[in-house]
Amino acid sequence: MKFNWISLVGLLLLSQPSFAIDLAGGFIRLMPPTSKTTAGYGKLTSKVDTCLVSFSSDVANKVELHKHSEENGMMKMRHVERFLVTEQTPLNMESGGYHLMLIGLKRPLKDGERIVIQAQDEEGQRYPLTLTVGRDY
Ligand SMILES: [Cu+2]
Repeated sequence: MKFNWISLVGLLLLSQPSFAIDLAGGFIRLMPPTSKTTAGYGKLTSKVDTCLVSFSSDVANKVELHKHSEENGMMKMRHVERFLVTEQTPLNMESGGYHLMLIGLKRPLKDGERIVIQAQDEEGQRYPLTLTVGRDY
């Protein structure tokens, strides 16, 4: 079999994600195997202004950016439709604040497993984020 190495390299370069976005400490909370939802955390930074509008993963039916907030003394979660990540405003996802909600898990996640979540900006550019499943944040 003969490969066309030039076009193969070209294809690899084209499919390379932009490295403008970085997720540090990407973590998914390990839940009991019966649980159909869990949450992901980490600090997402970007060197260029990037407006994130959606998230997805092979392991869940839906992934949404949520924010915990206190309303009338009650903790509530709301779906954040878009988040503009800039050099000055990272997306800080931690317990009690922003988080990635994995809804409708297709299978139980394993301790130590690495999960890829695709973030997508408003121009359709996708950024793969790697998060590790674990017990504690
Ligand atoms: Cu949530």
